[in-house]
Amino acid sequence: MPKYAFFKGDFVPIEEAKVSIMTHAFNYGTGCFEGIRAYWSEEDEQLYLFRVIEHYQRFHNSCRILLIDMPYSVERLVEITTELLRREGYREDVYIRPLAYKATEAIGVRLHDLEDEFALFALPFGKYIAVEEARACVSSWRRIDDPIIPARAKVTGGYVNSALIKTEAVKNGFDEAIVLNEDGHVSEGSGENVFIVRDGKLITPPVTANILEGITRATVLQIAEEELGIETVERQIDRTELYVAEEAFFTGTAAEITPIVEIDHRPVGTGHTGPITKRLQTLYSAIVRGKVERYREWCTPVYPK
Ligand code: PY5
Repeated sequence: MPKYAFFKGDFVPIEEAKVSIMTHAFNYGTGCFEGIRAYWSEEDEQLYLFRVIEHYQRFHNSCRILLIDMPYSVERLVEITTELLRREGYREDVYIRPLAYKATEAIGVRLHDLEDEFALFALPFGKYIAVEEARACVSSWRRIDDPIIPARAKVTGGYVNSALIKTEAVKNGFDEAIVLNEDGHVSEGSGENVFIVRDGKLITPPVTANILEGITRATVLQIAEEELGIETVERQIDRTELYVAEEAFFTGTAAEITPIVEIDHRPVGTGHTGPITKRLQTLYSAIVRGKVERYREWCTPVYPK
């Protein structure tokens, strides 16, 4: 359990960071959030926030879409996060959860004329998808569409869609699901973006496919080209391309890079983690712990040196 939270403008004991059952966001899902990781480097005796600027920029975008007035700049949010982690004194991998939400205690579905609040907590965190190699299904649910609940904004209420997708998959014996858009094309996982490899090229759905514009996705697209010299393509993916792909994997802050070795009971490629996936995993885990000089600016140190 964390010891502290940032709540109503201050650092408070976690037990004091409580909301009322009348809170607007609790009733209607009118909030947005982020998921950020910080990685402990034993070698450097340092905790590194990974791409925290990009996470808080996306947080600002989510707030803009939801008409949430965010009083803190990206720089100030990074400071608050760093301060919280220092107070906790974490010397292990952690997961950071900022929330911005409609805090008014009143009845009435809307976004306007409501008070906004910001809250933050962080806790030790290991793997999100418990297995090394995931078995996935294609969900019977469809992905929320931009004019319904924008997936681009990380809206708390939108995660009911993710929860339906994830629970159906797990109850049917899979580790995770890939969800399709209304038009039948691939969107993403319940809490991850999805990639396939075909003819040695890395393919992922475009930002207009009702995906969250993933920071891990952007990272993988960049490092695949720059470090591994692999061609990357953002385009629509058909369901059956999943069945004939050479490799497939999920990306996400929580999921990191998780190989998908089976989709709808069909082995992906050889049925084991593919070579491109493996190389990306190795590179990614070095980058997030500040071990690759070229990408060092993605890693923000928490403790003073
Ligand atoms: N798609 C969805 C629906 C997501 O929720 C996430 C992140 C991603 C893609 C990947 O985005 P990024 O690479 O920027 O993390 N999901 C959160 C996470 O922390 C919450 C998962 C429960 O990974």
